[in-house]
Amino acid sequence: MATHLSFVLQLAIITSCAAARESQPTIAILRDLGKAAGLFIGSAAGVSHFQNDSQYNLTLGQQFSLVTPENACKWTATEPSNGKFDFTECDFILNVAMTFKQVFRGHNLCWGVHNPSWLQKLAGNKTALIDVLTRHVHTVASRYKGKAYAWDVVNEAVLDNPTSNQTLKTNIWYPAVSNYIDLAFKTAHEADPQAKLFYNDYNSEGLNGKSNAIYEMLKSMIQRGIPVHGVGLQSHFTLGDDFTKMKNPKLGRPAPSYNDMAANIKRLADLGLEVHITELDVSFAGGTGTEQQKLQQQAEVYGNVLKACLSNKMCKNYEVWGYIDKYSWRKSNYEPDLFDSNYKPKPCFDTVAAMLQNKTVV
Ligand code: 9MR
Repeated sequence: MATHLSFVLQLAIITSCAAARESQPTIAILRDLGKAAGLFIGSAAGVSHFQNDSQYNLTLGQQFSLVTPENACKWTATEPSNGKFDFTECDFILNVAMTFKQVFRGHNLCWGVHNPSWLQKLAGNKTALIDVLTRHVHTVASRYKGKAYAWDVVNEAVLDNPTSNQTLKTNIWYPAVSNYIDLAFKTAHEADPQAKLFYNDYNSEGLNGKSNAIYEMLKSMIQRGIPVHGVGLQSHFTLGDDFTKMKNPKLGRPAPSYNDMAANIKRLADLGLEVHITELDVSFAGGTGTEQQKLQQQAEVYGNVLKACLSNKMCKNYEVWGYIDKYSWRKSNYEPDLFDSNYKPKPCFDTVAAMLQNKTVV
């Protein structure tokens, strides 16, 4: 498997380099514009797309300065059975990043869902859960020591509607291991002291009950000396303002206002935390009007998020969760990404490029 993947990658890169020589880019290069504005421009990347689509590789290398493995470093890929680690796919994305001189952003070390079945079977078994959590975080973070700029250490732990009695989601880790978040961060820091350690979540980009709870949780972690260095604002948005759609994450959530997002970024930055936009996409699901109007509304959301990130120098990464509609985790007919399914840059791409072009470092 490893040999196969490495061969496929080499082949794809050779093809890309040849293609790059033949076709001079006529579009803006976001990674260069981002660099001038003091910002990484990131994208999630999926291993399988490299195998059948050399254009995928070419555009990823050309446009982005940071890469996150969409699924390749999750527990399902790296520890598919108890104690048996497999880094084939995670290494593949690291190699992509190194080849294209991109920053590698690890995702993720601990999540309450989408875990392998052997792990789910340990639910409620406190001693076993502590053992496997510590071993997994230590083993994975150690393997990428010195190579990962950052890790999403804990993903999506906070309730969508936290109450004064309960902030954290009930999942395999909680409440069995009540301090699992602290434990994951401490273990990751011991394994890779240089990596910036992030808490990453959705529906917490603006000001609301969930983002308040996350703010308080991070503040408390910092006060207690837990090594947390950053916060990821996922930013899976949809057009429109129908909050009933919040029930279905595939549809995304309406974006917060620029003011709310900038204010949330500021309060997190004031805690000393680096802020990353980690998983931006803007679905057409809640949109109304013509295709042209939806493309325009979508561009405005992409622009507002970028403007909010540029408003604070602690916001250092503007990252999309996949860059091309046809490979989106959302339905591709929701057209959530920067490029259409034929690799044509969309109005949201042009807005991002233009805004970066007009920006100097904050
Ligand atoms: O895009 C990812 C999809 O391919 C996976 O099936 C899914 C489960 O592992 O995870 C998706 O990525 C999620 C990310 O890891 C965390 N935030 C929400 C993302 C979209 O669901």
